[in-house]
Amino acid sequence: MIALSAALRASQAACTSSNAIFRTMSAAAASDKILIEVQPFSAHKIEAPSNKVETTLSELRAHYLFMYRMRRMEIAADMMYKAKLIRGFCHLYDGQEAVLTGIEAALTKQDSIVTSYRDHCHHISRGGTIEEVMAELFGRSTGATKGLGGSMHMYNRKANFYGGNGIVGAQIPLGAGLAFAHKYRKEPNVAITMYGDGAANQGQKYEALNMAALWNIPIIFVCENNHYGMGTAEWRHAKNSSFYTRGDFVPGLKADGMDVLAVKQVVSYAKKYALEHGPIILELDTYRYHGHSMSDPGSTYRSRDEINAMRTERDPIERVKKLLLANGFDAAELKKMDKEVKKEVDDAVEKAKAAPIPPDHWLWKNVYAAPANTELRKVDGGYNTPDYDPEYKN
Ligand SMILES: Cc1ncc(C[n+]2csc(CCOP(=O)(O)OP(=O)(O)O)c2C)c(N)n1
Ligand SMILES: [Mg+2]
Repeated sequence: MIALSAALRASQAACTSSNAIFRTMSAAAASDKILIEVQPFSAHKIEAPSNKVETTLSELRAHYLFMYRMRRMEIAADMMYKAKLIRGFCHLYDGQEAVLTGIEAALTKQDSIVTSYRDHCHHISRGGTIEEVMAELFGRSTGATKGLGGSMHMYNRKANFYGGNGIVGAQIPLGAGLAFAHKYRKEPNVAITMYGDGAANQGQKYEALNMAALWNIPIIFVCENNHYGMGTAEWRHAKNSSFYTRGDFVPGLKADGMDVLAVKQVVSYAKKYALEHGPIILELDTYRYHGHSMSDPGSTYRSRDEINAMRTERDPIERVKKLLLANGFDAAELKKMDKEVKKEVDDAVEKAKAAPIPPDHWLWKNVYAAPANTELRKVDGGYNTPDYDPEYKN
């Protein structure tokens, strides 16, 4: 049995007490203001935002619905993978739903977002469908990236979602570039680059951070601390695992990443800061329920007790469900929503399964950004000229 790390024990204790201090008015109408105290934020070189948060039943309902859609989609992906309908890399996001939901609630779709390989949910948070994600996982032509990218390479430029990156930390300098573009074009927007606790140790993060700080570019570095880099616990991979303090001169804030309201509050605050002053780091304390990827059972380097404790004490969806019910939301309506989500996911899986696989000649499309006078050698020794089709491009 592996003991809980000190950091995980601390976050569990803090969360248990924050559940106890929810302050709500009784039986709210959909738009009535509900006042919640979230777990206080930790701050590095910046004043922390207030931990008193206002919400409404209709907002909580939207958060619940979106998180539950993500959860069911990832559960379906798990089942389809085990049924061998999905092959190759596949990293699931269940457990971490409050992070993305809170981020999106604080942003507009004109703000840019870029993330790691754990990206299925970003496709739907940027307006894509569950069917497109499942089709991508099945390698079908109706998929998010036309069945050519797979699990790690969701991408939707029109929605300012820049992937889906398989190289650990690669999305961090890309995010800095996106933020630079916003500033250069004088847009009132930020870029968010999301990376794991493992990626937080990468050299390229510090280069991007340095340039971002020198040029005051509007970027929010979001470290999703799920406490493990593959099978390596944070206390083994990071000398300083207070990731929000690791920008040195760049300010940082830490929030409970299992609480969608805390995430929304800290990201709203960070967006304002980034637009006025430049980069800021957010560490969002979260947990992944599945193993690192489908090839990792997830229980050799952490105990079942630890996973169960996270699920029972900190689950982000259960937290919002409790808040909804405590404020008079109709339990029957909640059940109906759950049923509709399950049906949406089941239908998406069936439609995605029935979609065609991409034709072979797509392999040669859009290898380069513009028509190139070049040939690509095929595995059988012949050559093929790549063809560029702007309509076909995502
Ligand atoms: C440059 C590079 N090194 C190693 C890997 C293999 N690898 C994939 S994910 C990962 C761990 C990353 O952990 P973390 O940043 O905490 O993200 P999480 O998977 O927990 O979301 C490693 C080492 C890789 N893909 N790229
Ligand atoms: Mg991690």
